[in-house]
Amino acid sequence: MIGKFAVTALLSVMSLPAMAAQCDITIESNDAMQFNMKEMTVDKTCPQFTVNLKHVGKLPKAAMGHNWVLTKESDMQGAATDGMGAGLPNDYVKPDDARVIAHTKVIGGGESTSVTFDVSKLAAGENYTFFCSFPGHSAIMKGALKLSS
Ligand SMILES: [Cu+2]
Repeated sequence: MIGKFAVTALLSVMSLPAMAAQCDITIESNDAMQFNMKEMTVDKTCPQFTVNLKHVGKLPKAAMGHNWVLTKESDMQGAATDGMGAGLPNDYVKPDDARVIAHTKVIGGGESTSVTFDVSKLAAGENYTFFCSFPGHSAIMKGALKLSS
């Protein structure tokens, strides 16, 4: 974990153009209603970006389910509210919600899932928010996502 972080930090400092960009990230969620990171950066040279979501807890998804939803920061509240109404069968995301750029399904303890989206959907300078849309979770389970400049 520390080793991987150190290498990532080193690479971003060195900014070697010949190095392939990291086009995926793994984020963990737990039974304490937390993600293990508050921000992530998507490398603009990636054609696509994959988010791997792990639930390292033990609780079932009906009680402590988590997903990973990406919207513009300004769209987050509306998408979260509508997602709540959509319910678990819809993974707490309103079907065809145009504000939702990408989202995973809801998973429970011990499960993992992933979502891949086109980086062309992100604009430089825009503020994006990733969050869990399980009812009541987005107040704590959220973070900032940016496109690298
Ligand atoms: Cu959650």
